[in-house]
Amino acid sequence: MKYSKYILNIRLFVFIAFIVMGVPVTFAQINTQFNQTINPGVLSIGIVDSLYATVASPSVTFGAVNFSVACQTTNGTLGTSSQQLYIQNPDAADNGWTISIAANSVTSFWDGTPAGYDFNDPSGSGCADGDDADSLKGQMTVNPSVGTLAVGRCLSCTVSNISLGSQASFNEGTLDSITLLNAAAASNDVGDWIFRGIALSQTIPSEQAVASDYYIPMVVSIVAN
Ligand SMILES: [Ca+2]
Ligand SMILES: [Ca+2]
Ligand SMILES: [Ca+2]
Ligand SMILES: [Ca+2]
Repeated sequence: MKYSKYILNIRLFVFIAFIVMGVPVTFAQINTQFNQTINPGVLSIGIVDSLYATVASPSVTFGAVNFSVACQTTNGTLGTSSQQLYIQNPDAADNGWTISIAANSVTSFWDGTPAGYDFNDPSGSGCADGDDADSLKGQMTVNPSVGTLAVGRCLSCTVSNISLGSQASFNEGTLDSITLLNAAAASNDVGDWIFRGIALSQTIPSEQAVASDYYIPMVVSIVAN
């Protein structure tokens, strides 16, 4: 009898333990999902320093020359270590892109005191005035083919399928924009690049007045192909 009571107590203990352990414990809960979209960025061209910081007022200074009774040439460089052309294609132009340079206007000229000179007149090899509306002499030549194209900060992009433009001279109404780079469709959809060393030259007409303030505003632009 004592033994049976002992067994009964064990069964009672197990039963109570089962009830206690078997009671479902309910937590309040809600399921959620985090989502993220990464949109393509904007195709862009800029001028940055060696640390990729935007240069506030980029400029090119052509070599100074002495006054001359003869027509002469001065040279400059677009894209230097401190003012690099910086191209970014953040999946914005899968079919490639084109970078070109032009003056603000086809009627622009090297303005200065007391008189300016032309940038897009091929007459007399850039030393005479032709039939354009102005009466100024002078012509600018751009040679991107001698430039250096390199990968920027991207880890996997290459310079493959990006072509350097050919040497060309501005000719008012005929060649108002000169191609610097052309990226074919096979170029990387995602990448950034640095372009330096574009050779510039400008004829300066004979007897062009002594002055230190000659300037011409230029525009470098990029468009998706
Ligand atoms: Ca592409
Ligand atoms: Ca002109
Ligand atoms: Ca003219
Ligand atoms: Ca002219």
